Amino acid sequence: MINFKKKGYFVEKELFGKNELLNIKDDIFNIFDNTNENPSFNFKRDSNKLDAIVSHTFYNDYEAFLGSIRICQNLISLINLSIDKKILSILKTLGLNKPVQSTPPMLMMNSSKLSRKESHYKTPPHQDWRSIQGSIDSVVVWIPLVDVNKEMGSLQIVPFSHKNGLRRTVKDEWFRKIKHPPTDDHFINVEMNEGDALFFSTFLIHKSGNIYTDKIRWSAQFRYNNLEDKTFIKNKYPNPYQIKINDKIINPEFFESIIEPK
Ligand SMILES: O=C(O)CCC(=O)C(=O)O
Repeated sequence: MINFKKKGYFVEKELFGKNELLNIKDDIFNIFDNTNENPSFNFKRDSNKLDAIVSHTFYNDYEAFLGSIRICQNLISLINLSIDKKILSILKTLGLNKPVQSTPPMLMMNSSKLSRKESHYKTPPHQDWRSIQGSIDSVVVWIPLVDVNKEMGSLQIVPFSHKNGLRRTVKDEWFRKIKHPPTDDHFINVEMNEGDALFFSTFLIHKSGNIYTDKIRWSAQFRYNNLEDKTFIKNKYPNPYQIKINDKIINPEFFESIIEPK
């Protein structure tokens, strides 16, 4: 807690055991595997095999890849992790007695090989408050689902940077980046093992590290606002995230097969 207030972050080692994360990985595996006409990858519970099926889908059916990664965001197993008692209890120690999720939980798969744009796997220096626009004490929880060392592109943060308020940003391909970011020597790599959890202030400056391996960097990322924060209440609980319904028919052929005759 002292570390968090002072430095803007702390890592809770081994918050979740590998077994507690297996159901998420099984779900991801099945989502991708089921898009295969002949599911041949019958080896679950092995990160290499999970990466193999995801890679196979990326190269063979990009639409299925996009659909799979999108639907992974709505997994019940992921949602359950985001409301796990262990996370809520730590948030309470950080002063978030009444946390509320800012965004829906996110499942991130960062891989330079399996991305068509750099902004799909790499974020520039930024502070999350700029996108969240929530409570002043909002917190991000970043949980790797695989061991993430420097080679795997560990998250890079600037300790103490949460103390200097919100920095000016400019629009970029990803979203927005800090206009005058700290130089590289201010950033430290946060190397973590699967199941560790990084808690950080949404004012902490951070960016993605470079990925030097073919392995996918899987992580779960959750964001919480504090319902009791005076600024959040005074600002009338701002929420920049919008759900938009696509009015277009996504699969016309299927649609025609089920629609009532004219
Ligand atoms: O996981 C990462 O590399 C960074 C993600 C991030 O900072 C964000 O989505 O705001």
